[in-house]
Amino acid sequence: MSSTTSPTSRKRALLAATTAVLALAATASCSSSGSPGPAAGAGGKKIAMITGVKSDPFYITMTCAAQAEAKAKGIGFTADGSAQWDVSVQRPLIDSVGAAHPDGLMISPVDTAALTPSLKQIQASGTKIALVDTSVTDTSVGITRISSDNEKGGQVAADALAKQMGEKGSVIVISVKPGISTTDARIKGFSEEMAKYPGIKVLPTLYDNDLPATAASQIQSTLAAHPDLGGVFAGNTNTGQGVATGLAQAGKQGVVKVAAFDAEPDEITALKNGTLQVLVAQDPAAIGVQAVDELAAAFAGKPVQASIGTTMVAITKDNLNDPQIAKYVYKAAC
Ligand code: T6T
Repeated sequence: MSSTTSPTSRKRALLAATTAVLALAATASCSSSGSPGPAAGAGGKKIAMITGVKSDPFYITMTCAAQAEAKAKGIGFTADGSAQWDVSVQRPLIDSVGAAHPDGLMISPVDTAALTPSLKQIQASGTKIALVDTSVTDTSVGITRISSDNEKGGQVAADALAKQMGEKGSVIVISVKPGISTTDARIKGFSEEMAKYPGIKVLPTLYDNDLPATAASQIQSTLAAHPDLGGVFAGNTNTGQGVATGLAQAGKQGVVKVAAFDAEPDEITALKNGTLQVLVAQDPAAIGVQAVDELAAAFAGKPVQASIGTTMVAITKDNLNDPQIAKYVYKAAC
């Protein structure tokens, strides 16, 4: 990691207070002051952003907030994203952005290793990289890494789901694909926490390549093979959507309990109609804003926080209308 940590004086804790369900406090996060107005040293600077999947409300919410923060600081901003979660789709985007030599690049790499050579080349040419949401194994890439505490989020999903299931029955994890830093951490946290419930049997994890239709058919074939299926952990938005569809098609909504990561509009609808029971919502807007703030600090030669954790909340039907919770619902457009 090519940066120094910032002095504690710049620490700013972002903690979301929730009522009925756990607030997953961030590790103390800090950033340069988010004060509006052209940031010193930022004049004429440009930031490019590449998200994991352009149409994903998680990344749309992040992009909207980053765009607004960049504008407030007088920094040029462009954003793009992959059409789907695939290295071969994201790599050309990285290479074309790299050729433009932006001052800063905010990126959610879709793999922990495959894109590292391209990112190191861009970094070596002088572009400062902020890893947002996902990251890469090579710690020399990026001046800052900003994401939720995904392992903690998986643990909270496990405890919430076990409670919903009466601590008995079979549970399955469905996620995107192996090799994604965030969803891998969620599965790790979930599996380790679920091991504390001897009455619950964890079935082998399935991967849907971020395709809701795949998740829907996977949940139906799992129900056929395991009639005692009592719970599902869905690792992200598209998986949560697909699991909800599959359970509805099987007439099992509300019977099989579901904890899903994220809080995009379709997941909120499924929460309201009782198909999903718990959503572990992240704060993609805070990730986007703090990435811009750290890049602006770097442009100005100020210290940069190497690692920033942002908050998450667990949303249920009972607390969804709490204003402190509702603000975590993702946007489908700015
Ligand atoms: O869950 C988020 C993100 O944190 C993850 O890295 C990939 O999937 C999402 O974008 C939701 O689809």
